[in-house]
Amino acid sequence: MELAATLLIATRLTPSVSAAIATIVVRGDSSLEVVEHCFCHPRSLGSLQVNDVRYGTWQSATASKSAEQVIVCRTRANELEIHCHGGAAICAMILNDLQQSGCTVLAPTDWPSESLDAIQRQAELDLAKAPTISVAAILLDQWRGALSRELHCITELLEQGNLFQSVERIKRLIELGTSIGARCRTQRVCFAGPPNVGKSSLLNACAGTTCAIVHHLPGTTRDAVEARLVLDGWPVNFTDTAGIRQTDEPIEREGIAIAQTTIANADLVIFVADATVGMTVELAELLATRTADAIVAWNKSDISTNPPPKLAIPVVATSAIAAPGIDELLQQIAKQLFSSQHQPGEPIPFRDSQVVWLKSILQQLEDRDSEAAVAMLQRGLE
Ligand SMILES: Nc1nc2c(ncn2[C@@H]2O[C@H](COP(=O)(O)OP(=O)(O)OP(=O)(O)O)[C@@H](O)[C@H]2O)c(=O)[nH]1
Ligand SMILES: [Mg+2]
Repeated sequence: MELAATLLIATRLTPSVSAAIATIVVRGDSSLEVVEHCFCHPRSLGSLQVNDVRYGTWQSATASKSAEQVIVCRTRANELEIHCHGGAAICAMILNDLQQSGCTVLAPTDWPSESLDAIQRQAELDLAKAPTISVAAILLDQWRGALSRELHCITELLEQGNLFQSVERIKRLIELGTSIGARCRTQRVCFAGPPNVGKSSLLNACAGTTCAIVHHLPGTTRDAVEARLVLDGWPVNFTDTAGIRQTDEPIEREGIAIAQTTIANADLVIFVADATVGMTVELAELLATRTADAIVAWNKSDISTNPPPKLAIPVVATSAIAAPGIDELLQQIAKQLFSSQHQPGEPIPFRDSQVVWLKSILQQLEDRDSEAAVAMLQRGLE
């Protein structure tokens, strides 16, 4: 790439999380001289052959820290890798030393790679933080080029003037990104409803641990309390919210405002009803204003003979105290969030921003501007 040819550049190749080892890469005609500034070894780096490694110490020019043990590997004539301790402070020190010696330190996303395109680089970055195997499997397919190949195919179809097929394939990608790719970011499920119905108790029962305070007095929960779980192999964030009711109490009102924002941002809302009280006007109003997917948990069914109501959305009878219904509730959540299937190796947009980008390409095509759509696709694949 142009940048690589003209500049002296460095970046951290390994993800910026604490690890045993980190790898920093330095590329450019004067990479050896710049590294030599701080790398202490009896022999000059000029004598290091490509693919050979040298064990030495890093004597920082900028930090007062004592010498740090590092391994330097010559990966190309004009490129070195520095393998160092994976802690954030050591990496920051080495990158700072390199910067002081004239190196431009790039964000990993900006590192020019000859073999990976922009989509694959994004997959590589996300892969390092994948919370479950199922998420990693989707990202690995895209890192291997599934989505890039499909986008190249669509570009070719457009260049041949095949608008119909291109539009269909972009629509399919948007659908896959929304139904499957969205699982790569943690799904947000929240418990909502009037006070004292058992929202916090249900969060604790689902998480299998005490995350939220439970009390017989209504108005207990104020903050949004979170528990991170894995459901059917996918990461899910459960949030307990304050009970919604009319109140003049200022702190409770704050809690209710937080609850309303949490509900608005959720992928799935579990509206909790107290089975001993039955359907209330307040709960019916909440259900009527819902925007996301929803389930009703007919809670405290262990002490009620009221049968669950028949509603347009699924209703699950639960007891947070005696446990019946919790497994069924979790299964219903998984069914609603994760019912669509995909094939291994399928192209899947895995970031929300990619879906937004595909929607603007679709818009260009609907406006009959194929040239602009091709240009957008090409830029996105650089
Ligand atoms: N018998 C029975 N009691 C329950 C059940 N779920 C909750 N409770 C009781 O109901 C009371 C309120 O429970 P919470 O979980 O604090 O209710 P909440 O909806 O979070 O209440 P707020 O935070 O005030 O909105 C507590 O005394 C719980 O022990 C249940 O399934 N069965
Ligand atoms: Mg509560």
